Amino acid sequence: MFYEEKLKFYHTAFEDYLDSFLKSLNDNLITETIKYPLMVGGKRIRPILLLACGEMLGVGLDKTLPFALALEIIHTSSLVHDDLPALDNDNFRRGQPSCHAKFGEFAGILSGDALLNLAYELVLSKIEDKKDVECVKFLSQLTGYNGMLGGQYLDVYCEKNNISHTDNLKEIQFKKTACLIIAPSVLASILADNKYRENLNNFGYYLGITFQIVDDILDCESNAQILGKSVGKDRLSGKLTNVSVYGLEKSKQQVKEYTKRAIDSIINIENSKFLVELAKRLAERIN
Ligand code: GRG
Repeated sequence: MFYEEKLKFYHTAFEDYLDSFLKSLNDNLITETIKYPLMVGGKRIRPILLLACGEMLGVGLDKTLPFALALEIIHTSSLVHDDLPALDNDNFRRGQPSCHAKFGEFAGILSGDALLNLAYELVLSKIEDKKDVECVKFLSQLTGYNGMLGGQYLDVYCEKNNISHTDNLKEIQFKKTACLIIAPSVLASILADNKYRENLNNFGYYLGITFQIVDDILDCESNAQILGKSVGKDRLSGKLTNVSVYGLEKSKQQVKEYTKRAIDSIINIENSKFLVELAKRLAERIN
């Protein structure tokens, strides 16, 4: 019960904060296209990770919530762009029409841009000290050309050019997905004066790689109703994935291996029980 209660607490804290933030936005024509992809749901893994890592290190919600929301906004902007015809071309996301399917392609492009910008508007408006500045810098690095955006570029490049090299797979998993999962754990550490920074970096890294491997497995084994997004597209498009390189069985083995490494990175930290359980649940997730 301990785990469910905590999860609900973090989830509610995040949704309430998101709700009041969205209410504070000016009601321009574009605002609807910003609110829609944020409000249609999602698991909120990245913000929950940040709130939980923060609590473990003694950092309060007043400090972690703005960064947690910025992370979710950045993640959402990446999904909006990922669904565009030029990228993954998908009309279905989080169980609903994707942003461009609902509002048009021009809106998908501009909404994704506006969301990315909004994340930085939010955190820059909350700057109080040097740690906050370091957090913004770190966040922008993990999101940018050396991080998530660079990973997505490589991913699409490999797909379009039929490249299936294992080194590229590793780089894609790290940059495209793990960077935005390393972000919450390390941001919490920065806010706590770099406490356990290396442990938390490793935790985020292994959790992030696992997250992408599970994503690849679910694309083969799940269905659109449970997943809330299209399935089976990776194989059809000849995408470079963990499953295309290692197969399903080996991929499942790797999930166990990397989850253990993630857990080992934080197991000795006081009050890490929730995060250890979260890592186990993410390895077994069905959506
Ligand atoms: C505009 C910032 C910006 C980026 C554009 C398109 C792109 C660059 C990046 C996409 C990166 C991407 C789609 C990575 C996949 C990561 C992943 C496994 C996403 C699914 O995350 P979940 O399962 O989704 O947490 P929910 O819907 O639950 O939030």
